[in-house]
Amino acid sequence: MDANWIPFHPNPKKPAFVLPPGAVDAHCHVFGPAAEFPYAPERKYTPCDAGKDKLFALRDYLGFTRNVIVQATCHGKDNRAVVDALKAANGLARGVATVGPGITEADIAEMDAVGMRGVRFNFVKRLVDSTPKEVFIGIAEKIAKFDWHIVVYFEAQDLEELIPFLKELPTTIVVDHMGRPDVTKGIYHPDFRRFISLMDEMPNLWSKVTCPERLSLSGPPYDDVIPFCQAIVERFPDRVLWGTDWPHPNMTTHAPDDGALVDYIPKIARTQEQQRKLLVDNPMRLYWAR
Ligand code: 0GY
Repeated sequence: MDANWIPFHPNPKKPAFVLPPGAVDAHCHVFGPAAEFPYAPERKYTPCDAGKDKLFALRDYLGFTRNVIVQATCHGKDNRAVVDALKAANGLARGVATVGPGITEADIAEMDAVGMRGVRFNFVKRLVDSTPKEVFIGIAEKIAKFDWHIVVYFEAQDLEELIPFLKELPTTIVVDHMGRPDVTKGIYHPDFRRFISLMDEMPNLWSKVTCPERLSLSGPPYDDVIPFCQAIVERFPDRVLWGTDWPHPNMTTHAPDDGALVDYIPKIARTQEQQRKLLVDNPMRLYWAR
């Protein structure tokens, strides 16, 4: 792993918040293990190994029932580690892949059969080399036939330029980590209002209300991020997802305690109904409809 890599928390607390039955951790990753699933040559970071067995143990420890495993950029377009985890999960995991323009319908069908349900388009420059928008549109047209959706990862300052592209996409679109707002600017800043307006305008746009540990400047317990998550959960209760982001790639200050992250949920989804939608109904509708 990279010399400055911060491995995931070794012994997270048992959460005080009791998750509703059937809760889904809808944003997490697997890394390797490299001996079995080597990291991609084009990767921008080399993480610690964090394989499926550790992920499933954490799922059970925290009280989740299911996982949505998102292909991490350190594995490039080689989705074998995620596919292997999906097969081992016996229906309790779904996946989001990263694919290139050469992907065929047969490839998509094969991944669909093991539980892949989407692709991720990444615009974060420190994580990936850029992909032309036409390439993404071509992929979108192919996966739409399988009723897959698209996860997009970008930073707040890039949203304005991306809006026409997002409007062209034919599927449900899930934005990672609320589009990474600058939380020092507050929820009334034009950047965050732009994101809220876009969700108002586009009924196919969803948001993960995830990663306070990435967005926070104040650090644990991440109180500076609460208003952002709350605003989205309250306005769009049927289009939000939540996940741990385990094993937390590229943290620069600390490894978040996954149990403490679960205890964050009732601060951002304050009614039982909001919690059930966020943790069960929404991810089940998007990932387990079939
Ligand atoms: C995340 C965060 C990051 C990395 C990746 O695929 C990845 O490598 O997602 C990040 O560094 O912001 O969304 O889990």
